[in-house]
Amino acid sequence: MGRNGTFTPVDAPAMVSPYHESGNPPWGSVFSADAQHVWYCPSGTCDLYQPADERIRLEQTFDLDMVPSTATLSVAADNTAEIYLNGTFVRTVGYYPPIVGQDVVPFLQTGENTLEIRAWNDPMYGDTPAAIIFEMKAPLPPQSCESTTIDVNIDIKPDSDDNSINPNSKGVTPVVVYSTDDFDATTLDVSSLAFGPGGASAAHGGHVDDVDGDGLMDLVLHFPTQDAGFADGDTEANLVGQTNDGTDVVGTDAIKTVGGKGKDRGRAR
Ligand SMILES: [Ca+2]
Ligand SMILES: [Ca+2]
Ligand SMILES: [Ca+2]
Repeated sequence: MGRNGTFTPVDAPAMVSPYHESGNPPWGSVFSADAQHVWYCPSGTCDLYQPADERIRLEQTFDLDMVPSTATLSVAADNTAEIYLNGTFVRTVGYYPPIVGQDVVPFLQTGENTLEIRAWNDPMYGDTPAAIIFEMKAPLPPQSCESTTIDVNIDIKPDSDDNSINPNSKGVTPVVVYSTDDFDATTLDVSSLAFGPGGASAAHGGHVDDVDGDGLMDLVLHFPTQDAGFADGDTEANLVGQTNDGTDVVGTDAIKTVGGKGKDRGRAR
């Protein structure tokens, strides 16, 4: 068939169903049961048999919020067709064999997309059955019910800028969790909090104070330094845990280890 032939534009092609080519593989095994056969039918009703050498152009638009990670197109044509997506030629298809699961991700775009099929009824045997059947499949976007983790703003040793920590100290390390317009630090479940690679638990239930003076109450915690499990040379520390309603939180601040003893230097981490 000719890409240069004259095609009839069609806004709303009529259905030709039921019609299933029984070749190998049979169309009925390739497409979903509700996929319809279509052809250009200006009268609104279609006979399966169409004029020899008829050329038609079918067009369908659809919107995408995002380009899916996978998208496949299956098409069969009696007798042949050329497939275009957004003006780009994808491939040619005949009724035997159909295109099955053609990857069309590279042809898709965010916003409006246009699928165009230029089909041709082979005149070799006169007026013969003519139909297109096509089906595009893409996964639904991820559901938003997946749990999210809130990044919280923490300050290890609020009185110190370099946050120097002696991993072997028998004391406690203070950590402030700041409240923001979007996050209330006083909603944290203190018992869930774990500080440092050793996952130290808070030494007490924490207390509430507006440490940075922004009018929002912050949470002040103290963690037994040895339990935090720092090694010489560690440069940052995490605080992880949950809010009272079970939302995961994580906060990170820089640290600088000091006063390391020889026996700990260079140990595998
Ligand atoms: Ca035909
Ligand atoms: Ca600090
Ligand atoms: Ca504050």
